[in-house]
Amino acid sequence: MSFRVALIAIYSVESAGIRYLSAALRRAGHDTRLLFLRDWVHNRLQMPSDRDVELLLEHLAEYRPDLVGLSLMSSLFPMARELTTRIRAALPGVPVIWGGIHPTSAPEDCIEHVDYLCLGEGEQALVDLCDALRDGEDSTTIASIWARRDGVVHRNPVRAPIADLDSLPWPDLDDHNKVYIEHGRARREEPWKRSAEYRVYTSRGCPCRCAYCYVTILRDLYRDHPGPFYRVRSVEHVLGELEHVKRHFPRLARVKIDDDTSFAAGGSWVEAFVASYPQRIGLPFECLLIPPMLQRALLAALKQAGLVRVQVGIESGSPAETRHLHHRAPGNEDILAFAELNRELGLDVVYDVIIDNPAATEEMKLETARFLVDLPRPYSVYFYSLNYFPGTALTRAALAEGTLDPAQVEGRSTKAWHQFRVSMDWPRSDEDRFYLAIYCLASKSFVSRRWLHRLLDDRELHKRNVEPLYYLAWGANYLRMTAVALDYLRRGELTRFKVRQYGSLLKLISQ
Ligand code: B12
Ligand code: SF4
Repeated sequence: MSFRVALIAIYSVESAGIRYLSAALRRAGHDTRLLFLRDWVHNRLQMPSDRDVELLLEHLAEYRPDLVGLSLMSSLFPMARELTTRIRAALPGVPVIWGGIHPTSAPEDCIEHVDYLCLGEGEQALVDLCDALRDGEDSTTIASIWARRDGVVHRNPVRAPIADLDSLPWPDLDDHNKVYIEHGRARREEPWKRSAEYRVYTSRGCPCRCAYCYVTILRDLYRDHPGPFYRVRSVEHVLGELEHVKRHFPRLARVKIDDDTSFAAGGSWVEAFVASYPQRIGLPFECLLIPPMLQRALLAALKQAGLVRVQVGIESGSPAETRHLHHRAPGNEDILAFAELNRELGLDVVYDVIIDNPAATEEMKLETARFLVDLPRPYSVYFYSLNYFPGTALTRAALAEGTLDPAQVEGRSTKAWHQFRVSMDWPRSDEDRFYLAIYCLASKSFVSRRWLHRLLDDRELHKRNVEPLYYLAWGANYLRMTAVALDYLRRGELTRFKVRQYGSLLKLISQ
């Protein structure tokens, strides 16, 4: 009989991580069951209901796994601990492994709760662990796996990142081995296939080194391995996956290339992609780009192939803050040049901006405000709240300087549960609410720029009585969100998930 592995994702039906793992395990002859405990809708995460957890345990008991794996980000650490306690009680003797970005970033905090941890990419490591457990061999010496046995922790070195990404099977999207649990119901089906959008990853790693980002942790993790950190799949491998997805997702209308930095392979990769994508896939797609990549030839070719929307990381309009957060040169000039180019190309553009940086001075906030007010419209903004994730260069530096309390590091703190994408009801100082209001209004075409500059000139006055302006900005967000929802409806992409995401006005995410 084959070795049975249950893989659990909390608050995400996408979870490419466990889908890649499942595909690798199945190819190696193991059996998998993927359990999705609720979906991510918005910033208000809370422990799933007792009924949902009971359903998870019932399905686990019915499957009788030989190993249970859980994938987690830092914010889910408290939830993962509680679930693991309940899984252990329900399935005595069944080993539990955690993997994902939190165990990779804070392994010492995690290992006491589990039998095994996986650091970094998990495909081959998990296959090796399952082979060893199935064959009764030593499971404490596997590269990338930490093992806790009889009170001793075996901290094995990490293996090299996977050099040939084409060697990996596509993520597992089959129906027969999935369970989706939500609101007291468990469905035996692939939950993701009801989506109108599919996220695909054409690469792993990122060429940049932004200080606040998890990429700094992975670079550190793999520093002893000489191979490249940034790796790309072949165009053929990517398009093959998308053709497979098109066959399985009846409502598929859009592709999101969700690489940290899409198309960083440049040149011949992009040429091969744009030559085949329209015929073989032919769906509108979007991607994430960083300022140095906003070049005319690249964007024009991608637009020709179906690119409709780009998400661009500005993070801050202040060169000094950009250097602090990113450890890279500010990209304001590239952004402005891109905005001009975009007048011609007509792509939808959404800029990412990070707020709530405790090290930001008022001058930095003012620079960001003026930059956003002057940016050519139309554009949208996603606001993110700065969170200190464990192990990033920014977190390590702030801890070393003594400007950050260890209790504020995510995992111990759960701020990112509530405030990753920014919501307007999060408590902020009058000064921060004033600038957030200006940032929100800056992108709204019906708001006069001259008036916004005047508000900035008279900022001392408006900061003292910020409520009217703040509620105006909040109201403007409702209008924008309504327009976004109508747009989804018009394009036939307003799925049940999107309705829940946009329908919950109180949990509104500002744009
Ligand atoms: C897509 C995505 C989402 C999606 C899907 C989430 C998911 N579970 O996959 C959605 C929109 C739901 C989402 C939500 C959130 N996200 Co998000 N997300 C991403 C993103 C862009 C890609 C994730 C991905 O699929 N990568 C590709 C796969 C192949 O890699 P992987 O997941 O790391 O998996 C590999 C290994 O980690 C390992 N592994 C993973 N799980 C397991 C389990 C076991 C048992 C084993 C052995 C190995 C293993 O093996 C896998 C294959 O090699 C990442 C950034 C990134 N590029 O990773 C951010 C990222 C993971 N998200 C982040 C955050 C903060 C969030 C939110 C908290 C934000 C919020 N408040 O709304 C929520 C949390 C929701 C949740 N479920 O935890 C942060 C996490 C930082 C941290 N230290 O925790 C990241 C790193 C973004 C960033 N730059 O900071 N996210
Ligand atoms: S470009 Fe994005 S993914 Fe890459 S290091 Fe910077 S924040 Fe992280």
